[in-house]
Amino acid sequence: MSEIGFNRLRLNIDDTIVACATPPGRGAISIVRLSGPRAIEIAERVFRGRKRVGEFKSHTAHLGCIFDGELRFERVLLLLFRAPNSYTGEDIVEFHLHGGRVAIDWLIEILVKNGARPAEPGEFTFRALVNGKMDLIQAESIEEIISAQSRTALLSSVSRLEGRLSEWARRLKERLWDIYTRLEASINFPEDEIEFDISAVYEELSKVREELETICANYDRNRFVFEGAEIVIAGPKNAGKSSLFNAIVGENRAIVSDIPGTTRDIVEAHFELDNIPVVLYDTAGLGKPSDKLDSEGQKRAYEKLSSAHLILFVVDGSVKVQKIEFKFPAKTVLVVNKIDLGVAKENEKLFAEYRTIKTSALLGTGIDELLLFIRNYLAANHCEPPLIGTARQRETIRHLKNNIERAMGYLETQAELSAEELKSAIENLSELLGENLTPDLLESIFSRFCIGK
Ligand SMILES: Nc1nc2c(ncn2[C@@H]2O[C@H](COP(=O)(O)OP(=O)(O)OP(=O)(O)O)[C@@H](O)[C@H]2O)c(=O)[nH]1
Ligand SMILES: [Mg+2]
Repeated sequence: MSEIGFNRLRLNIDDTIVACATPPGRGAISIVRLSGPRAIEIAERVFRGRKRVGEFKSHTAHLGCIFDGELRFERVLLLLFRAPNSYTGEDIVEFHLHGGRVAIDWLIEILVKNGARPAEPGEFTFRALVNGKMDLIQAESIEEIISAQSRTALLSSVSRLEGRLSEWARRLKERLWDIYTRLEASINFPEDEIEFDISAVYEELSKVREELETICANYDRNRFVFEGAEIVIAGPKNAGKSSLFNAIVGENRAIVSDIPGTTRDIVEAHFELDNIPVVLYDTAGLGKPSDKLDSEGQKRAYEKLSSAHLILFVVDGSVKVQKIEFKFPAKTVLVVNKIDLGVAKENEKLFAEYRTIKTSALLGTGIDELLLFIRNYLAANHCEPPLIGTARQRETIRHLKNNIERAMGYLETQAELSAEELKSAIENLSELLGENLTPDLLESIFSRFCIGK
C-alpha cells in the first residue's frame, strides 16, 4: 500500500477514487469521475454498453446504462482515458449523466459499493502531481484558474499552467547551479586556477536580482488583478458619498438622506472594469463623531482607507469646505460633488491643489468622467499578466532575492558564505517548483481545492 500524506490526511494512492467533478445540484449534465488502477474494472461492473469497458480505446465516448446490481439506474455517456494519458496520469473513467443531486449521489454510492473510495478535496490534482503530470506551480494554477476573479488573473494563471513560471524557475536554477559549482571549485581547488571572474559573476547576479525585483514589483502592482481593486468612497458627512456610490453602481444600494451621519456600516458593491474586479466601498462620513455608533463607523472607514487602492474623497463643493483633516495619500482623487448647486468661490483655491473631478451624484453629471478616470488609473497600475500569482510564490521570490543579495555581498571577501547563499537560493527555487514536497506545503495548497478537482 503506498500512502502519501499531508497533515492528518494519509492518502492511499493505490485506491481508485471517485467524486463529482461538476458543481453539486441541478444542471443539464453532471460528471462523475473515477481515477485509479481499478477504474476500468469498477466501471465494467456497473456499466453495460455495446462492449466491455476494458475493450474501449482511450479517449473514446460510449453510451450505456448504469446498473445498481440488477436495478437499471440511468443512461450515461462514458468517457475513458487510459493511463498515462489522463489528467491524473492514471486510468480515468468519466460518467456524464443528467445533473441532479439524487442521481449524482446514487452513482457515487454504486461506484463506492463496487470498490472506489470517495476522493478528498484536490485529490485528483494531487495524483497528477505525484504522477509527474504537473509540478506544484501548475497544480496551484488549477485552483487559481477555478477561482479567478478577472480575465487578467485567468490569463496569468493559465500561463503558469502552461509552465511559464516553472520554465523560468528551472532556467534560473541551472544558471545559479553553474555559478555555484564554479565558485565551489575555485574555493576547494585554488591551486587549479579555475577560471572564476568575480566581476562577471557579480554582474550576472545583479541581473538576476533585477529580474527578481521586477517580478515582485509586477506582482505587487497587480495584486488587485487577483484580489480585486478596492476603491473607497470617503469624506465629510452629507457630501453625497452614498449618492455617488449609487450613481456608480447604477442602483439604489446605499441609503441616502439629508440627515448627516446616515451611513454607519460599510456598504460594498462588486463589479468589473475592463476585466479588473473592483470592490467599491461606501463609508461613514468623517468629522466630529456624534455618538458611539458614529465613531465606530468612522473607525471602520479609516481602516478601509488604509488598505484602499484608490480613494474617492467626496466633498460638497457648493458650500465652503471645512478644513480637511485628512492626509491625502497619492492614491486619492478629490470628488467635488453637488456641482448642480454651483461651486463656492472660497473652494476654488483648495480644489486647484488637488486632482479633482466635478460631479453631481444627484443628476449623474461627471460620473462617466469619474469612471474613465478609475479605468485609466487601474490600467496605469497594471501591465501584462504577472509571472507569479500567489502569496506563496511571492514569499519564495522574496527569500530568493535576499539570498542573491547576500551572495553578492559576500562574493569578494567570504566566498564560502556566498556559496552557501547560492545553495539556499537553489533550494528556494526547488521549493517554488515543489521538488521537495513537505506535508505542510501540500496541506496549505490542497486544502483550498474543492472535492472532485
Ligand atoms: N443637489 C445635490 N444634492 C445631492 C447631491 N448628492 C447628494 N445630494 C443630497 O445630499 C444629501 C446627502 O446625501 P448622501 O448621499 O446621503 O450623503 P453622504 O455623504 O452619504 O452622507 P453621510 O452618509 O451622512 O455621511 C441627500 O439629501 C442627497 O440627496 C448632488 O450632487 N446634488
Ligand atoms: Mg452616506
